[in-house]
Amino acid sequence: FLSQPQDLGIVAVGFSGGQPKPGVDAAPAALIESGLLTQLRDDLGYRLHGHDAVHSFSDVVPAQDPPHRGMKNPRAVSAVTRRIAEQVYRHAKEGRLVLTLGGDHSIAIGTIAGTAKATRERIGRDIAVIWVDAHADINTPETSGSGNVHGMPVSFLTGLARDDKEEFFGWLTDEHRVSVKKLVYIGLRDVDAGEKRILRENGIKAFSMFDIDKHGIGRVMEMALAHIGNDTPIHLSFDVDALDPMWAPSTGTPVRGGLTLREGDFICESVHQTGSLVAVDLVEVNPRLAADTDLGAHETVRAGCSLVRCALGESLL
Ligand code: B3U
Ligand code: MN
Ligand code: MN
Repeated sequence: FLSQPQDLGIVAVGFSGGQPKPGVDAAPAALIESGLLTQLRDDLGYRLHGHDAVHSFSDVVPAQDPPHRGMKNPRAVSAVTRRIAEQVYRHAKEGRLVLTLGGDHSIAIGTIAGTAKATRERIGRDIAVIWVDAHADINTPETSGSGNVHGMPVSFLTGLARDDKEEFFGWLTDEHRVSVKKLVYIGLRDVDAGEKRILRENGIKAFSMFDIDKHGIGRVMEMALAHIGNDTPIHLSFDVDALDPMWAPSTGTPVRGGLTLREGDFICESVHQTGSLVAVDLVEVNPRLAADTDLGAHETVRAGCSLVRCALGESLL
């Protein structure tokens, strides 16, 4: 689907407003400092675009941002994700593969909106989304117990949550949205009761850790890709907390019983192998957390780099 498969648009976003813990904003710099972009250029042969800046979009973050429908920092998250959508859109419209380094998972409102719109305009196709995460991130403002928008991106992207006002994600239109039928989850193990109901009522395809233990990751990827259908453009949104805390301790909400790094890499390799990948997000790396174990942050950053390289074809022979 890419007109220039060797061209890679980079969107590095140091944004943490979708959740309460500072530090996720430092992830893009940590990933880049550890050599990720150099590896993508020199070892994997990508031509990079937009890699010279880490965006904070602080110019669109308001000083006062009281809750709306229970959402915390709603204006900031809405405005920042809108800017991210524009950037991702511009890369994707050129036919570039787009890599976004977050940031918390609220940024996926922008990345997926941008990919969905550009892919429709460029090749007239709807994208599918593979959401790899311990969490479903499909709360509506009303079902959310925390008010953290990083637990809501999928509900806004599928239209299950909507708001009329532009400053509260009202800028999202049908061209930005994805169908619940084209969404697949992998790695779930911490899903709120309200979210389980949403998944059930909408018939959303989800492979939990139980399914991975039962079938093995190889079979789960076959089933996930079969659900999406051959030859469908894929946006991979990878939350590092899908990995077990053994591999990725430096993240805001670690949950035991997760993927091994090898299983995470395998997911990324399998998606790469389809040849249908149009965008990748890596989110929720927080170098400030578990940093006391000292190996902690380093280990998580390394795991994140490995996932990205696998998604971009490192292990292809
Ligand atoms: N489902 C909970 C917790 C959560 C979601 N995403 C993360 N944590 N990382 C919520 O806040 O919506
Ligand atoms: Mn997430
Ligand atoms: Mn998560």
